[in-house]
Amino acid sequence: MKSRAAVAFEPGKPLQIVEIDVEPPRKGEVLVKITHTALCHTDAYTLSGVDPEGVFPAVLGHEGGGIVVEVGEGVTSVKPGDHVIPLYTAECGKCKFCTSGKTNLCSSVRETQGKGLMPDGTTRFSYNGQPIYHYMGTSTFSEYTVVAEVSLAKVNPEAPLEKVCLLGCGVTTGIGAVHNTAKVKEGDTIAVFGLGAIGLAVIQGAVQAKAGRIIAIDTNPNKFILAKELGATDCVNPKDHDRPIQEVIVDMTDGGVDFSFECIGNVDVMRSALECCHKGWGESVIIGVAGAGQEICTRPFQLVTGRVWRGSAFGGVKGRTQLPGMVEQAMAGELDLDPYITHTLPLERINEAFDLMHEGKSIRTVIHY
Ligand code: NAD
Ligand code: AHE
Ligand code: ZN
Repeated sequence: MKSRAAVAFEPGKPLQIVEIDVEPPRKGEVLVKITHTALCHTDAYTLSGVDPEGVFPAVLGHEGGGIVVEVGEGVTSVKPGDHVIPLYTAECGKCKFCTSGKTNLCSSVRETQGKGLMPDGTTRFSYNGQPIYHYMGTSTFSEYTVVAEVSLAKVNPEAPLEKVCLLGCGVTTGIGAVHNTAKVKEGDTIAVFGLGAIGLAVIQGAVQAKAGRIIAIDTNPNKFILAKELGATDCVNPKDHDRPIQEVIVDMTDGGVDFSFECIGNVDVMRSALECCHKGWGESVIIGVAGAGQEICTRPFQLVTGRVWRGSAFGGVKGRTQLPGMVEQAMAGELDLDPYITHTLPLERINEAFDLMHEGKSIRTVIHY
């Protein structure tokens, strides 16, 4: 079938809106009509060319929502008409990771997913007879996409897909990192570096956890307005200080924070985030994604003296098990998605959405088809 799609033909170049060919779903696969997708900074990261798994040409996009059109052989958990959120972190329920009870990092389709391919090692997308690669197992920048059954969370059909698509990545990641990775408790002091959707969702999660002080850090002061509305107690701009930001935060907090979250993808800030943690127990969670060749460093003494460095993917959330419940929370008004949606645009204007992100003007732009 034909599908309108925004294709990344080359790294560093704008996406091109073209009509691609989409093959029917094969065994264990599902054809989904994407109704809405947002952009996440990770899409921009891969488009920039620094993602070691970035393959081109590809259909990017991983924060979407849609409706099942057709299922392949053997698919039992969804049927045409079901409303779904594609998952870049699959959940097969059977692999070593899924059964460990220790992680959400399912291995069932991860290897082929990282090569831009479906689990059988082929692609369902083409343009003028040339293959187009998939992305993160989701490729939500195409009106019709094919994903593995294990990469779909079936959600309440009453849920507004133009909003709950945000649960496909950003909001779930930030909130999940607070509850599942850090396990923030009442009264804890936290620092959040980077106030995009991920950092703001960390603030929302910290409020849910009844954190005490929530220190929000960004070099763009325009981000402080929403951060405060969502519950930040202090806002700090590193540019207002002539000494390392970790020193500023340690002084503000009588020795450091209980938890910090890096939501930027900057390895220097990752160091600051670790070093602003309290001696003896402070934990820093890396959420931001840094490009090929980038490495983190600190003095080992920082760890010897009790600080902990950990990371979080999709907020530690098991998508098929837990995402439907988060959608219900959003529908019940317990999880407010509205503040994140600063812009909406049609697919044809998706490159403007990337510009808004790079200019620091948007939190999330929702694209409609
Ligand atoms: P975003 O671009 O919307 O937000 C980043 C924020 O960081 C901006 O407000 C920007 O002003 C701020 N910033 C930039 N440099 C800074 C600095 N030196 N000091 C302080 N603030 C600075 O991005 P986003 O969509 O919120 O994503 C944030 C990061 O999280 C990205 O690296 C993205 O790839 C990553 N991410 C990871 C996961 C995961 O599962 N681990 C999921 C989603 C996104
Ligand atoms: N291909 C990238 C992977 C970057 C990365 O860490 N991705 C996050 C999700 S970002 C969503 O916006 C993730 O889930 N990681 C775990 C995984 O299995 O990919 C690179 O840098 O290599
Ligand atoms: Zn994302």
